[in-house]
Amino acid sequence: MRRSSLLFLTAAALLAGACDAPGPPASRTARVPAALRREALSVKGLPVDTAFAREVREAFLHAWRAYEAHAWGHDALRPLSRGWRDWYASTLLMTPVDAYDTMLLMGLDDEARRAKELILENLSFDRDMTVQVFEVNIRILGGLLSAHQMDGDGRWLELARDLGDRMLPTFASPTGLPHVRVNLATGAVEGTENNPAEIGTLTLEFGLLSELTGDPRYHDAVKAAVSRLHAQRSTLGLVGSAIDIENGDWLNPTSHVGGGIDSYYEYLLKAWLLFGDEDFKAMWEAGRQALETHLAHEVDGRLWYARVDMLTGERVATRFGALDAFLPAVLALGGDLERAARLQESVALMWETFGVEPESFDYVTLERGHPGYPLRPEAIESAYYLFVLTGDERWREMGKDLFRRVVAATRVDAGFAHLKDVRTGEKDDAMESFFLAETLKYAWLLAVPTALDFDAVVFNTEAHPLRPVE
Ligand code: DMJ
Repeated sequence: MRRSSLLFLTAAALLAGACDAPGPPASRTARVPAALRREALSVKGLPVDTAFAREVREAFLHAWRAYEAHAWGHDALRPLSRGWRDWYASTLLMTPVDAYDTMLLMGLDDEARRAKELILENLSFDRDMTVQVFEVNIRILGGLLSAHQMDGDGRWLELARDLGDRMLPTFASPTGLPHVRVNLATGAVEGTENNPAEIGTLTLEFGLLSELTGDPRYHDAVKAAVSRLHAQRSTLGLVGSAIDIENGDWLNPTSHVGGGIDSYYEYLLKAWLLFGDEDFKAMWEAGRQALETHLAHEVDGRLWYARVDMLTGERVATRFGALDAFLPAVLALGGDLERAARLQESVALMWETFGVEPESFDYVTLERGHPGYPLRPEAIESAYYLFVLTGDERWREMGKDLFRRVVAATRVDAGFAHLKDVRTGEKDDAMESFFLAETLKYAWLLAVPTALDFDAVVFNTEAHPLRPVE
């Protein structure tokens, strides 16, 4: 373990190291220095769990070697047919870009070097293809920015800037709210029905791109979009599930914290922490308050978050699921450890009830909704946040239990496979890149909390650690 420990320290040192970026863009509003906007909240000196680290590293290598053997150069592995899948006409190298910083944190230098060569030699955005802005932003742009901040290589930033330029046309709408899809070659946009998550989850990546390049256009576009979305909230302070970007009218008034809205809230808080922009702090506070007032739902002493009508607050569903499980992490990061812990206990109940969490279920009747499990990270991510913020081993034990359930249910000869149904264990021929970017990274950080300084970074929603630029 000694060589690995040295590499963790190297990676952590790189992450916390000097930054060669120019100053903040001129368009920046009141800004609080990084050192002041965030107390050092994490518990220092948490012990490494060497045996668990070995398990997680072995799982990562099993997944990565299957990708190398069967899907090299493509977006994702098909673990059952031992093949590959590209999302679009040309590969975006989704899995290696997403997995690169996990490799650095794990000290897998040879694997990281091979992945980096593959990406820098082959990744090009000069492609006539229409991509989903949200996914390409969180996985590719986020991965490139994190890679740049971790290993200091300017070529990552060149790629990031090129991608940012090609995605900027997405904001060309009468409201400034982004379209769902953009063509990387022509800038043609598509998709005028969008949702808060896909609108609000560009802020960290575009904002940081502005700070690292000195070009304010990326930051200005996302800040205008998020401010406009916030202005469209109901009198209860809630946002709905779908909005028309042409005029700002809500197309679906259901408010919740699951997929389609989830990371909108996450990025309000994290944009404040990364950029020190008080406007994001105010939007986060308003959103958090509205969630606690209208969505928080106590059932038999347990805390859940319901689905409600954004206009009336009327409860329309008691559905919760794998994606909602991001919320304990965000509540904890926002300082509400008590609610975070209570909600994480509810998340654990979801896993215990079904063995592995389903995509959704009804927390009153305990009936499952969508039965799949596509290797999602959120529950382990929340266990990690609670562990580093409290130092309580109970959360690490919970995270280990979740990780072992995932491995037992999804491991196949060539990687790990999605579950079609958590009750039958039937598998699907897919291994999402976020399994390497997020699920295994958060498991690793639970095992080796010293791998990075939690207080020095903000994780994007794909678990790419981003560092404030002073
Ligand atoms: C990831 O792409 C991100 O975490 C996103 O915020 C939600 N969906 C997946 C993981 O479940």
